[in-house]
Order: sequence, then structure tokens, then C-alpha cells
Amino acid sequence: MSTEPTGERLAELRQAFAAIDADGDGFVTEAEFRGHFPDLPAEAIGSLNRVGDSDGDGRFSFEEFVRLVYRG
Ligand SMILES: [Ca+2]
Ligand SMILES: [Ca+2]
Repeated sequence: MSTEPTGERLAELRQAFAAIDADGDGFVTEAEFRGHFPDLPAEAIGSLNRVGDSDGDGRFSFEEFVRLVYRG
């Protein structure tokens, strides 16, 4: 698949994800997202959630995060 990130890029994304995941449980919640990007408007975060949370559990897994960043 042409949209698959390279290994190097994936490592960067994993670092970014870990930085946002404040409690380190492997999922990024809306609150953690807002804590990491305090300047981002709530509606922008809400729309990220709608687009990126593909299984609808209200939080981002790393897989969903990668898919969000790399959505075609
Ligand atoms: Ca978390
Ligand atoms: Ca999810």
C-alpha cells in the first residue's frame, strides 16, 4: 500500500503518540489530546475524534492515530 508509513516514520509517529498519551495506557483520549495541544479548538479535536476514532470507543489507538495522520 502506497500510504503505509516507512519504518522510520512509524518510529516518529510512535514517539509522538507516546508523548500525547500522558498516562501511557496505549490510548489517547480527547482529554489527553487537549492537554497536549491546549491551543487547538475543541471543535477541531471533536472532528478529529469523529474522523479518526474508527471503532467508536472514544479514544485513539496507535493504529487509529497512524490512519488519521496518513489518511489519503
Ligand atoms: Ca492514555
Ligand atoms: Ca478508537
